[in-house]
Amino acid sequence: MVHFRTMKTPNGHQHPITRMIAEINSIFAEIGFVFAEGPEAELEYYNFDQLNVPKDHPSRDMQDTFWFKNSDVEAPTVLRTHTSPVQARYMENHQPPIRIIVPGKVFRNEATDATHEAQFYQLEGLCVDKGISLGHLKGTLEYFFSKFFSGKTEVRFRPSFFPFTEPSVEVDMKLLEGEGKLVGKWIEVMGAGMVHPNVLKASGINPEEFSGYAFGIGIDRLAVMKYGIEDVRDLYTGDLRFVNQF
Ligand code: 2NL
Repeated sequence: MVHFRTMKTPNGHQHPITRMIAEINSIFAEIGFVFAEGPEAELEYYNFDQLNVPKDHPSRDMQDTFWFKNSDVEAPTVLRTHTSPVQARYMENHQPPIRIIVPGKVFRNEATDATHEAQFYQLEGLCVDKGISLGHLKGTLEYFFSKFFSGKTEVRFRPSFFPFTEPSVEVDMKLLEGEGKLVGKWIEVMGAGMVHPNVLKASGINPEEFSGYAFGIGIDRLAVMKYGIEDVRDLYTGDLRFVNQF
């Protein structure tokens, strides 16, 4: 006879994305960042207007953004396309010094393939204080990548454009030591920049007195880099044969 009460239930474990978010939070916590979160259904105002995204910007199109039916909501509302509205709300409610790390689910109305999902996880960081410069961003990212990939790293910036930052940069990273495919190669990892004065002003922070940097990275992208995952969609199917490898 089988003694059910003595049978062992297999232990569960955290999903790789959940684990990465916890790990990233604790790396940034060591240098004074706090965790923040906010709603996935977000007002157009916080998702776009307060972030200096022009009214006619293509990212506001139906093809790129999931909009709620106007008849169902009190004010124009979207599924957030980035986690930036969390930082926008945070700045409204806190004066500098601000150091926050904001992981969360974001949504894009687009076709899916091996490197794109309509729902994915993003992680943004924001630091606002007196005298903050791109140098602080570079040092912070070098520290973060070195911890996250367990080895010395180098970071370089290339010019880019985002409506919410000026100047804006693409960030490349090079892992200088260790083993694996990442070592010794420049890899494009994220977008970043200095918070646009219009964004500070719209959030109630005086751009004459304070400056800040912000960055945004796809968490799936980090998982692909760290674990060599080939199809990002595997992260979200819930297939235990995949998930149990982590
Ligand atoms: C990317 C680029 C970025 C930000 C996100 C940000 C947020 C506020 C103010 C200014 Cl409240 N900037 N976020 C800035 C630059 C780039 O993300 O490619 N993400 C995947």
